[in-house]
Amino acid sequence: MHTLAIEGGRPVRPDFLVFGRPLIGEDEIDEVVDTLRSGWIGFGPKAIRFEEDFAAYTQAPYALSVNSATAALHLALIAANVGPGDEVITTTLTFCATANVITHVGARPVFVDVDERTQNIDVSQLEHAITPRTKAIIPVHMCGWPCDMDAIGEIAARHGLTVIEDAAHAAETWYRGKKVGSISPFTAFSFYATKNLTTSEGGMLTITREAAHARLKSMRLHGLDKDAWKRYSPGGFLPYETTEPGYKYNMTDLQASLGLHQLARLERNLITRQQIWACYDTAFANLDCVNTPAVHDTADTRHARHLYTLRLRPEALACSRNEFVQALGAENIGTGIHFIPVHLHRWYREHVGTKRGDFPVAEAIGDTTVSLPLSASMDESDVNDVITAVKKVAKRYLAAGTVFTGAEEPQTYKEAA
Ligand code: T4K
Repeated sequence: MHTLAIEGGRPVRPDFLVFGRPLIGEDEIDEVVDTLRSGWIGFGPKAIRFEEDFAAYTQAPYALSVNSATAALHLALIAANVGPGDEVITTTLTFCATANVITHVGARPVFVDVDERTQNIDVSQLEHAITPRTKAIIPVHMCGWPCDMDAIGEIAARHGLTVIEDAAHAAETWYRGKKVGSISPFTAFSFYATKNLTTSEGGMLTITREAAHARLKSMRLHGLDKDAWKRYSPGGFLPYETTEPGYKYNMTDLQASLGLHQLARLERNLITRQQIWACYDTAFANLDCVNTPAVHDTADTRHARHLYTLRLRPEALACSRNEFVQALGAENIGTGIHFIPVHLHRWYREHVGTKRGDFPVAEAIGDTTVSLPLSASMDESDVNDVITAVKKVAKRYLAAGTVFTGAEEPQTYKEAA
């Protein structure tokens, strides 16, 4: 067996494979240049067109472009009238932004553990977390797999709660024949650099009710009654005023220039990631020291394939997860960890009073999860390098008495035609 790079051997590849490298096409580049040359680089016609295209794609009545999913979630909580003294239920297995926004409106995040198989909020525990102060639920479609929205919607309706979906990972997700974005009153999407659809930074809030859309349209731009595109359109300057103290959360036409073409290529890129995903599944199926993702598409439910996460089996490995990812890094394979559960972060321990032991399933996932590169920008040799590196590291760190069950030859990955 070859010596690990971290122990002085030669890495699997000479250059570093960045985790989450975006795929930016010539169409995006040309559109950005066109915007730069146009003289209108802030919020304007391209952001409006991107909103229309995204609403059509998600089958949502309204889509509001913003500068991040964090801003989208914050605005949704405001529209749901969540404030000091209120509680909002969410999963602890998420990015900190999901919980941070709850504190931004002065409310208290109430965490719930996750289902081991789906890694989504455990609906069987949801109702126990509801109190008279509960105002909203923020389910997160972890890695791109939809939460049990029928059950969540039913519980929310019975208790008069607003559902705000965190679909930061789930632009392409379908749930039982419905497009994510069209199901709940509010759904937040992220267009961060690593996301399936990127505008470098950016986000979208899909909304089902007209009144909420009208209010938030103003709230995302200082609470003004007219945006600059309207004020300076042909016909002369129109005066404006603040109707409510709002936020500076708008998207720009420069960002939308990326988004328009990223959206047009979203389904094609998904096919590429589905192929990479299938390749990983096959390559790691017989590797006893890891578990592959346990959820699979059905006729009417589709995974967005945002994150491919391996679960390490600690009993079969003589290394920690962190040693495993460091060894992969030395082989020049970038990885991610999604996530360290939010209730274990310092601020939440100190201010919400959470501690290790509170949510054992999420903690076990947080301790053993490794996200492998899964980007439409990857080619065949990138995929094969990831597989080779994972097998090389796994074989070296096998616990005493464990037999290496994975073939050492990488699967051959072929790019989509
Ligand atoms: N809800 C959920 C469930 C989320 O996952 C997120 C964000 C949100 C809400 C909030 O969405 P936004 O408000 O951000 O739209 C990141 C991101 O900051 C965050 O957007 C993302 N989730 C979270 C999962 O990851 P980091 O610190 O872990 O990632 P970072 O910035 O180190 O980059 C990851 C990899 O991407 C690196 O290997 C480098 C690579 N990269 C990064 C950039 C910026 C590139 O290849 N190109 C780039 O331009 O936080």
